[in-house]
Amino acid sequence: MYGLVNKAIQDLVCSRFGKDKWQEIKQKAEINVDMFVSMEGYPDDVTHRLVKAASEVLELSPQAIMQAFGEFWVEYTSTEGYGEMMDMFGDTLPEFLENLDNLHSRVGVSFPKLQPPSFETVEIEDDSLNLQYYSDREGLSPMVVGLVKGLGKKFQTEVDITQTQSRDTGADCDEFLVKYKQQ
Ligand code: 1DX
Repeated sequence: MYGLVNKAIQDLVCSRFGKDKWQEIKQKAEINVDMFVSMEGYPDDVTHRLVKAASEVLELSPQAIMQAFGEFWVEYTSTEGYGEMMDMFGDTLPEFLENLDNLHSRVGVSFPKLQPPSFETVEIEDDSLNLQYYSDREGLSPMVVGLVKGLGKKFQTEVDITQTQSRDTGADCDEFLVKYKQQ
């Protein structure tokens, strides 16, 4: 994944737990680079090692870390140069979710090594939708829960998200029920 992802993990850890914990995590993950370069591609394994090491050092489950990361990613990208772009892809939570594939196409024009996930939304009622998540990567569904919660904050919308289907148990995609209420 692009370095921006690893940098976001670094910023999240440093802001909540301090630089010493980050050094400890990096060491445990056997990562010897001084700094991640946002626009450079890194093997997914680097990200996975960081999550695993963070889980051990911070005594939090990998799922909790991925969810916190997802939530953080929305505000992080908004303040790290992608805020205007994010604003172009929706004024409400459901609109933004519908546009995620378009957003990733846009990012992919500038960054061809992007391996974007794909999201499909199906409206259920005025205040709920079904979100299908397809990714080449495995094990990231807790991150999606965090991402949607982060979008709830961005759009000042109360959200309740539960996973209704999982690739772990043989389904062809991960699926979530998203209930929301605009404030
Ligand atoms: F609900 O499932 C809200 O590297 C959401 O595979 C979900 O393949 C917002 F400059 C610049 C760059 C860089 C901008 F090249 C990424 F570095 C992308 C900014 C998306 C904002 C996907 C990151 C693929 C890297 C899912 C988890 C991974 C999607 C991460 C969240 C808006 C983003 O993001 C998976 C890669 C951006 C950029 C957004 C993602 C890769 C998302 C969301 N994804 C790189």
